[in-house]
Amino acid sequence: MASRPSVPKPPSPASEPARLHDLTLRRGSGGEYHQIAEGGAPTMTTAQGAPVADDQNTLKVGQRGPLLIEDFQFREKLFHFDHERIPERVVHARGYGAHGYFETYDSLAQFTRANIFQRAGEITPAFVRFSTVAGSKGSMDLARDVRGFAVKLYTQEGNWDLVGNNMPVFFIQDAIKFPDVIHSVKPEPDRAFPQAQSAHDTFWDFISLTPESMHMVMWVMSDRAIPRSFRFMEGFGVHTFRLVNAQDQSTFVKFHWKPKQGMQSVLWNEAVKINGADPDFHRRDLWGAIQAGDFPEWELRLQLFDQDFADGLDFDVLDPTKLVPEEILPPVPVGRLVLDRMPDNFFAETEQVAFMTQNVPPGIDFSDDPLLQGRNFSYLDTQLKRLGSPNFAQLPINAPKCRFANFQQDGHMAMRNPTGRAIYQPNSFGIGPREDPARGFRSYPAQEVGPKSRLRPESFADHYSQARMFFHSQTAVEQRHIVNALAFELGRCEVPAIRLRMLAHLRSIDETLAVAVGDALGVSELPEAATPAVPVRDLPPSPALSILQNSRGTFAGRKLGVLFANGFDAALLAELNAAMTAEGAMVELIAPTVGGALSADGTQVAAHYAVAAGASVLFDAVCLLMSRSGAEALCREVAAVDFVKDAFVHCKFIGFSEGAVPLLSTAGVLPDADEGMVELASGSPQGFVDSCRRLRLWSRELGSGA
Ligand code: HDD
Repeated sequence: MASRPSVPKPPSPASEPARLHDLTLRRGSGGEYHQIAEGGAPTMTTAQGAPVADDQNTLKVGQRGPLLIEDFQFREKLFHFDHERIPERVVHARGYGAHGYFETYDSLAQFTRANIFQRAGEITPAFVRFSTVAGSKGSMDLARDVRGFAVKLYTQEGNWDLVGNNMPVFFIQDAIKFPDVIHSVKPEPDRAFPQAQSAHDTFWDFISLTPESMHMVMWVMSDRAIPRSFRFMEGFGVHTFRLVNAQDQSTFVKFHWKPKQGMQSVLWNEAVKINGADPDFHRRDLWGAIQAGDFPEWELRLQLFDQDFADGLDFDVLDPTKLVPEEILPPVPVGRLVLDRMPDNFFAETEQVAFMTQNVPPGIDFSDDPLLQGRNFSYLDTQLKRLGSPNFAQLPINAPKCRFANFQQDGHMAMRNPTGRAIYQPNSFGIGPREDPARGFRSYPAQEVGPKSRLRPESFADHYSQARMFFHSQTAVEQRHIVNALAFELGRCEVPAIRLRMLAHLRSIDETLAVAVGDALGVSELPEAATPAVPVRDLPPSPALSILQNSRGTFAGRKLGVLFANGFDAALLAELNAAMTAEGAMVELIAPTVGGALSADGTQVAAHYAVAAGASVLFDAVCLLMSRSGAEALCREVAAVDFVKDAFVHCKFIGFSEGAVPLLSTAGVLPDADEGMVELASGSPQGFVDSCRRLRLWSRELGSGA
């Protein structure tokens, strides 16, 4: 009898690569096997594993066709391509994520039995996705918008998603209004524009008819809505949540993320230009910082309070349009979040990550905030639509990193089904996981009574006092930015009645604000102030709400742009570079061409950008290093003149060598205009670095009226 041909055995994961014809199987980083051609590169295969000989030409009759339907290789490739897109998120479509970890400072066992907070030094893996709300996936980063700040913590007792924003309050008090506020801000349905903008009639129509949104609108019109970087923004859980300890005692909690790098925003005029110069500005910034090993970090701080404290406040802690001022209840630091790794693949991780407010581990629980309760329905629902299968939790980015077991089975793309005969409980086969009343999630047994009703609580009625408090907590510079933003946005509304309705609300927030916006809109007579449901109170300002009053006085994590041209001082450039590196800042070089320029001592230095691609809006401060003749050549380049003009108008610190004066003059900037203009010579850069720590010279803006 003829012996059966021997079948090559698949290698065990630990074994040496096995020979298979002229291909070799090697184990990939994810445990998968790649066929390795003799040359070393993996052999291309179909999705079924068949090696591909020709990926350049379809299978045809003769040389000129027609194509053959038996070309499974072509059909598989096109089939997969045709189905590459999944629905983008209905909100927060544009986002960018990174991996990292959370480190617990001390045990919080007194307040919560959440496993993540039991031990000092505990490290919990984390994934964070930052986003804008209104724009589509391909929209620009510097839209005026709320930023999402969604954190997934893979704790040892299940995933905890803290799905927050960079603002501590929200537009609406009840989740049933969410589709309305989003429909109003998204492109208008008949004309399909504007993209990623709130500056249009439908948004302001809705807002002006929704007084509860006034506090949030003040935040969105402030510089918080145009952050310089994801790394320089705060994050907030927004709602009041509960911590629950082992004795089932509850403490209310509000979550705050404080950036170690400090807060920073850009000017509106800058944001508009950044969107043109680099629509991926925020993405590139996070990518660049993490790749450079400058890992962004936030401290988690908690505002902890009990029912008595809540009862003593003049607003309801269940109302998501209100915040608890930090001056009344200082947040306590409990840990830090560090982002130190970019995803290997954007789609697999950032796009497929599914955040859900209802993902809470034992020890963390919900309050009755009606917005939070509504969110707890919406997030699960949306994942099914977006990711297409109830098995989305099995995707590696969504799967818990702790042991998990249940009887859920089948469905599209099931990769992890329960094993054994009985997949139900109770069963008498002794198969499968069982409940654990001691360890398992127990809802806090809050007493709930009352008739069913569709009512807004009276305790939610004050819509203006905290909006007023927010405005009064800002510096004069920040207040002017709010006025400018409101004037810009309302100025883009075509329906005058909408502008007037908003001005009526602004009068109820602050009369000087309403007058300033009215003037900027050219409104000769302000409308009657809106009538508040309850009297507006004059609350003490909360300095914690201002970006500028909380500066960390550092240039670390920021970027200096050096525009250099022929005849520059190479020693000075090296000194600047060293001083900035010591500060923890980055330096990027801009020259007439990417080829760079020739220094006075004859060294050719290459640039990162040609001047047309390296606008000064991409940098936090700038330097101009060149000889007079180098400067005179640049005076003929619009981009070089704009570089200087913009840096000046945007209140940036400008260091310059004496030779750059002709370029300054062409840009209309006096070398001794103010203290933000720093003449540099070899041996002096530290003084310039010290100035840059102020980030912007705001007095210049006051002077120019920009
Ligand atoms: Fe939401 C996404 C934050 C109210 C319904 N939301 C989403 C994301 C963030 C927030 C950061 C993006 C998550 C990611 O990166 O994948 N949302 C908030 C905050 C809110 C809020 C801080 C108020 C305090 N959201 C809110 C309400 C509803 C939703 C009231 C519905 C009732 N949100 C959604 C959603 C999204 C979402 C439709 C779209 C994509 C997703 O969930 O995964 O379900």
